[in-house]
Amino acid sequence: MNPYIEALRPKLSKADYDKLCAISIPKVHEFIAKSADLCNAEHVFICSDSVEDKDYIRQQAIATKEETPLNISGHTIHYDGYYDQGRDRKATKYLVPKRIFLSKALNQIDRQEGLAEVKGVLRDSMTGRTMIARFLSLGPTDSVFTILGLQCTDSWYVAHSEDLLYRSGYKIFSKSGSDTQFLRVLHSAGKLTENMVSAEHDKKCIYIDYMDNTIYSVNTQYAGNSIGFKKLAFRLAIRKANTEGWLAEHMMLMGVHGPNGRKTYFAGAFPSACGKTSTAMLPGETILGDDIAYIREIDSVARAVNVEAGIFGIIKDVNPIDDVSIFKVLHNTGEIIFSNVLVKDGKPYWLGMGSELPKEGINFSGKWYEGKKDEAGNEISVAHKNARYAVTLKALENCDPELENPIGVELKGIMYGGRDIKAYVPVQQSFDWEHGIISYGAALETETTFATIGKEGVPEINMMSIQDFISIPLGKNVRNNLDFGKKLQNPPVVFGVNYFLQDKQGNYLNDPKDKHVWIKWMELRVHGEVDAIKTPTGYIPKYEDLRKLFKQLRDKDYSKEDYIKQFSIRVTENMDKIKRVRQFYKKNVTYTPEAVFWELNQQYERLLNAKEKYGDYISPEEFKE
Ligand code: SPV
Ligand code: MN
Repeated sequence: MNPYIEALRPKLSKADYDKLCAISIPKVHEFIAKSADLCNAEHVFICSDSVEDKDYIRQQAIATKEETPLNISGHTIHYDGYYDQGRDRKATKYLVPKRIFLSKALNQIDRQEGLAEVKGVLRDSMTGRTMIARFLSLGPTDSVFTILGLQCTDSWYVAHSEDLLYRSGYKIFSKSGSDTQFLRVLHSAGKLTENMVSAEHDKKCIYIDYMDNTIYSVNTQYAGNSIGFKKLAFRLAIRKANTEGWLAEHMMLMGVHGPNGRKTYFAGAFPSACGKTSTAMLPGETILGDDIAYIREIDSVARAVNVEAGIFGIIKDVNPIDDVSIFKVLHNTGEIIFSNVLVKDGKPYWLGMGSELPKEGINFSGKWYEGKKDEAGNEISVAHKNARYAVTLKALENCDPELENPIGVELKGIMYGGRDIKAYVPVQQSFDWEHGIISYGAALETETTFATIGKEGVPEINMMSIQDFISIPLGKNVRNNLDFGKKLQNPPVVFGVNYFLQDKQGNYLNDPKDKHVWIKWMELRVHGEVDAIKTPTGYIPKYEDLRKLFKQLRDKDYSKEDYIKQFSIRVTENMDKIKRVRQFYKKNVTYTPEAVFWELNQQYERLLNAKEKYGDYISPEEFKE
């Protein structure tokens, strides 16, 4: 007799009991039983991924009012609490054993103290509620990339979202051996208000116990904090990848379509709300993923998969002109969960949707009317900037056909981009893997955005756009990236992109749509079909090539003047950037590979030499020889 299943028995229906017994991994039984006991769940629902079980989850999300149906069939709206509108850095902490120190850049708490605290908050949090157990597969199923996950949650919205965003895993769990490894997440929305949002945001805890591959999340509903397989299990995966010598990255994946039907796969790392999803969705290209990728060396080639199977995308400035394909999806019938937009008469409204917005309705603050203020006297916007939609990737007509390929796709290019208003040119190619990983990846600078709770526009270094998610000394993560390239016969070409460069007056120098030109240029560079100009920070495009691409793609006459403004090397800004990055690594990072300082110093020297020769603001023409 299995004591954990027996302990659970009073909380299980006969069908759920049978579903649980079909899994022969004792750690699964133990985790579910201990979670149900700690949280005092009244019932436990085991989701077997059958059509009936998935329907039941959908229905319950509506019956409990965590979601409300909208006019279009399959569409629902979910709200998160007013103070729960993004990933919460302050409340997210690594549980670290005594005498271990991760990094000054990371939030950590003593493991024993943290466990006691979070378990205290979780105790009895599901009284009178059902706990749902969901089994998922991160990455395609039955593949070398697959990582299994189990989430227990009392939120039907969370369980429903997981259906749209991840691959089902019950079948794999039920045929796996007793010692199968998997990641665990325990989430409770905690006390709910009458609007069905977490009430006690001041008692929010999101704790990562990497010693036990377990995440605890409580008093939050925002998907980035509650859906364990978004950024929470990602943290555990990064740790695993670092131990095993592969890469878990905050990267989109896309197929870029070149001349003569050629398709070339690129990955792109961008911090949240810096253009990652919109790049992956460019019209005419195919989207394989928009948020998290695993990359492995297979036969000396870098191959990548999308960890997820859906999109949890920002719904701001999504309009029928710039975002044709997703705008269409958002208006078609089919399953979509909108969150934190305004709803009026069953129709969702968001910021920048290209039409007039109502003056009243229901939004993330409850009943809303124009001019409504919050407790602090701040005016509440009609929809939240970080409002989102969740949809399966397969709903997009340009979903890449390789999504389920168990060995992934061959990566030919990797790009790193942040919100850098001052220094980096819009696109450049690194001299080699090491230069790219360090100068564009490890040195990635950006500004905070609305995707995390807190002040926007604060400049920071966000290593490879995964700094928040690393639970090992940061220097070791750079080392793992550098070593990964050495295993590859032809490492992917590394590019740096910057969609946010501004002139001195604070005007953006590019239209958001220009990114398509940069992408096509990178594709041509990967195949050696266009030349480039060597500058101190990397290879940049030649004017003639961009002019052609602007004409072809955007029917735009790209002027030399614009080119010079965008691609001039700003020496002082670049040198200042290097100083900040060096300082950051010296102050906050341990185990930094020597190569980091070497590459940064080399770049500094190149800039200094160029400054002596050409001055502070160097037109690309000067480097053209
Ligand atoms: C991001 O903020 O990077 C996201 C959304 O992809 S989430 O991590 O789920 O908050
Ligand atoms: Mn993300």
